[in-house]
Amino acid sequence: MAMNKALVDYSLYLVTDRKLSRGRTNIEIISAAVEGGATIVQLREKELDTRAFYEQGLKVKAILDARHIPLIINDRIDIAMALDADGVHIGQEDMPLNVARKLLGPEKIIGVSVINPREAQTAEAGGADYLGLSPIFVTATKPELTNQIGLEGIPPIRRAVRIPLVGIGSMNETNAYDAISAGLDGVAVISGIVSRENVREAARMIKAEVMRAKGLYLNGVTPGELRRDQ
Ligand code: TZP
Ligand code: MG
Repeated sequence: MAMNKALVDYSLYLVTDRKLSRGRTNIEIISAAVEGGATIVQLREKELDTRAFYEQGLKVKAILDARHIPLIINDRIDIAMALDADGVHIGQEDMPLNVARKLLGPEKIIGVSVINPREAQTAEAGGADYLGLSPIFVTATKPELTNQIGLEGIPPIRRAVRIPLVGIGSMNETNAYDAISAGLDGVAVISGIVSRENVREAARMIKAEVMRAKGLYLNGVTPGELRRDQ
């Protein structure tokens, strides 16, 4: 059954990286992270052959479908279509959003990486379902990104668009609370989960911080009030 895009929970968005996973397979990492509370998973393979990416994707999709967790494919629209994955994540140098939408159709999730309010508004107007604020902080995982958004860069983007926002780049249990309080709907994490000895526990701790911040929202405290009160 097709997933309802409006109900997708972006709270803890796991992004895979086999090279950073200390010898564990993506299947092992994903299973443990989902047990720990990951709510959505992106399969990111920069070097795999198409066949191997596809075959791995089939296995990952079986695990995630059974748990009703959406599967997003990084960049590769062909792989997402072949797998009937839930969506794709594209950057500013990947397939144009309007072309990706034409290929995938209206039901699939398309996430777009943005760094400022202008890119965010363009992506929202172009039909993106969520935005990846990239990077919130510089990170050894993608060292070529040297220009960080920072916590202070989140509220201007939050005010510019309505669609869900996730932040990526050095996100972990020490900064998830502040990032959510600044206006994110979720945090996207690679090394903060996949490189940890206890993957399940790392996911659980980050998720707890996300939920703690969202609990304050639910109690009627706005992010602005939170920051002033602290
Ligand atoms: N895009 C922006 S930062 C990043 C990507 C793929 C890497 C995030 O990795 P980590 O280990 O969670 O900092
Ligand atoms: Mg990309």
